[in-house]
Amino acid sequence: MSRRPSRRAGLLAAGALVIAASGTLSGCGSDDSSSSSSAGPELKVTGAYMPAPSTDTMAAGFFTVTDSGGADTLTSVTSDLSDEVTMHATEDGTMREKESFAVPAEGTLDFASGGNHLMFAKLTHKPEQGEKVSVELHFAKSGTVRISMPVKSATYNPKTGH
Ligand SMILES: [Cu+2]
Repeated sequence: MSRRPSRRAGLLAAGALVIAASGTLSGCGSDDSSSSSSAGPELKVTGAYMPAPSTDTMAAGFFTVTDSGGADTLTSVTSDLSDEVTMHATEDGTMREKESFAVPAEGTLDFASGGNHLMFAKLTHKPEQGEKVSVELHFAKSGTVRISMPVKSATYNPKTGH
């Protein structure tokens, strides 16, 4: 497996800022560590958080999927907090709902403020800072990855950690 120092350094930097909520999932056949294109995905979800919403109408969610194996696809997201969780991309300042997001082989899929984001509509309750929201990410190959998404302040910035 080739090493890419710059990406690795970036991940380490990002990892240092992750406060909580990491989910790990190995694809089937995880004993096979070959990195050929036929290898299954090996996903890790880090940096998940939800900025505390001001009402119970709508909330956003962010996280990073790191894949150290073959490609996968994020096909849907579910949560106890809402029956209507949708995935959005922001392109040229306009947000657009998307049916799925590609997880590149040995790459990352980022949901970050100002970019891709989850939207939770018609919340069962208004999540308060400090609470953790259970969220299930559904992948085409890896199946379901359940994460615990901490509710941060409304203005939380993962780069500064507060
Ligand atoms: Cu949106």
